[in-house]
Amino acid sequence: MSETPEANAPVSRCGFVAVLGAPNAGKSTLVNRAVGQKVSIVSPKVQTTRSRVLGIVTEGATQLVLIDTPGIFAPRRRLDRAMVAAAWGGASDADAIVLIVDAARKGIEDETRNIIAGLKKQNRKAILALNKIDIVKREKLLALTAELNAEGVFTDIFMISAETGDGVDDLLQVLAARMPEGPHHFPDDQVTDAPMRSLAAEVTREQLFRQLQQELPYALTVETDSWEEFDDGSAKIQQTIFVERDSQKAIVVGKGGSRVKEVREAAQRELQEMMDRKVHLFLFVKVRENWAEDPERYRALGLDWKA
Ligand SMILES: Nc1nc2c(ncn2[C@@H]2O[C@H](COP(=O)(O)OP(=O)(O)OP(=O)(O)O)[C@@H](O)[C@H]2O)c(=O)[nH]1
Ligand SMILES: [Mg+2]
Repeated sequence: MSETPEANAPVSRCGFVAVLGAPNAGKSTLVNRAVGQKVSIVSPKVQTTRSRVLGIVTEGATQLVLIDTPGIFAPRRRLDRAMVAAAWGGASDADAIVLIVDAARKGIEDETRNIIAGLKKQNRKAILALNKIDIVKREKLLALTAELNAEGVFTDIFMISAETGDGVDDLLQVLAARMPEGPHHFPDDQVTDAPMRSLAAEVTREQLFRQLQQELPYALTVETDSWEEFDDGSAKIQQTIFVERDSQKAIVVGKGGSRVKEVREAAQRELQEMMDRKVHLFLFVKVRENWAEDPERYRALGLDWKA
């Protein structure tokens, strides 16, 4: 039997992996960790991710396209419904599903139970990733593993810390081995499909999530209005923060403009680091009472208004 040279070359593989989980489980942290840079924003608040975000990881002949999704929860507002629809949409044609569970939480959350029920209904199997093991006791992990394993929907169980990276490589290796053979969907040096304009708006939204209290982050959205490139390599980026009411605008702007200044400075710093060049960021705050009902804003977010 003669072997052709091709038979020895590594097989090209590429596939989509949906990352599902309850709000705040650590989905975006995992996707960023896998990619090796920030493609999806992260905050200590629930419901940070609003639409599907791709994180592309190419290792040798294998390309993993990770789909970061909004956390799945019981939707009430139109925006919530669109977010949850985007999450399940991400799972429907994926080659593999990873369910992330925050092991640091007390017991198994209702949202996680809902996702498991959804997987059963669709007859799908998933890989379970118990996350945040850096802050959880071993006994608790074993109890959680036993309880979730009994559900019968998990092919594998990994214990990871998306934050420290512990266990993440093992998870990625198993995923890579299960991807279908085929050409890569994206150039090997690409890390996401989101245009820089929307990534830049997300960087500002992350700062607003981090710096504002309570419900306010859910009442706003950020859009990039213009992007100018200069000969010296710098960029001028103008963005609008839409809020629903004057009172919210007052809080976002802050005393004498202090809050928006801090948001601007932090976002600008991060953008400069991400793009490795000088950035001049300009932020405007506008009241648009019904932005969360406006189809135009949903298009900007990559969401389906009618979901
Ligand atoms: N200690 C610890 N914290 C983590 C870990 N992974 C994520 N976190 C934290 O958990 C919080 C939520 O992380 P995200 O990645 O935004 O969670 P998410 O699942 O994407 O949340 P949504 O987009 O809101 O659904 C952030 O404060 C993270 O820093 C981990 O492995 N260990
Ligand atoms: Mg997220």
